[in-house]
Amino acid sequence: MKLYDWNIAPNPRRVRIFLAEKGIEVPTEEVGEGFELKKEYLEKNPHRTVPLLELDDGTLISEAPAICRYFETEHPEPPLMGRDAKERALVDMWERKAELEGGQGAGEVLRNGLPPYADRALAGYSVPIPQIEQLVERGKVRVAEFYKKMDERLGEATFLAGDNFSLADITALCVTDFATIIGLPVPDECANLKRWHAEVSARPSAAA
Ligand SMILES: N[C@@H](CCC(=O)N[C@@H](CS)C(=O)NCC(=O)O)C(=O)O
Repeated sequence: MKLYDWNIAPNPRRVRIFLAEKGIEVPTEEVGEGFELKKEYLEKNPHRTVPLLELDDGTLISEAPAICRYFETEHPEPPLMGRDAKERALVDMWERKAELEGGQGAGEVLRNGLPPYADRALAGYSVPIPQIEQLVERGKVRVAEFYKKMDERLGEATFLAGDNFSLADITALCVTDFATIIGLPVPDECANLKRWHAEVSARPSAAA
């Protein structure tokens, strides 16, 4: 088994934190080089993104939540993807919102604004994807809206899915830290989000 990783990228970090929370060690290979993935890796992975898990029988599993699902099934303790029907649904809901609203918004800002991403405005394509300048501003709005939504939720619950830390918090942490790095920090008025961010960042797994 091997995990293909890129230590500066937010999506592989979702899996690294998940594994750290579970106490699982998996051999990893770093496949990033500057702003790009290595050519040999792109030839191996038809999905052209990281993270990627390769099982011993050669099966390739792409998409961070799918990789986490594999480990959650193989190593159920501690549960990080919900303990009952309601919690599982809430983990999935908040995890998807974190990636699809916050993460994609931040990605739009980065990938449509920086020269190294010219013709690579979306990850995972083998054909050129040109940048669209207007998506930079739209991405900022999406991140701001996501922060507001998380702040509201974290005013009523300790963690995104309720009482328990979960994959939803992991993805939201990776998104928040990534957005902060690209110049979109959590605004001061989001006090609930700031409280949550300090708590989840203090977990040893956050260093992964
Ligand atoms: N939805 C995917 C997102 C994967 C993704 O976009 N990964 C980025 C790194 S954070 C990537 O592989 N980028 C490749 C590139 O920039 O060419 C997942 O959950 O794994």
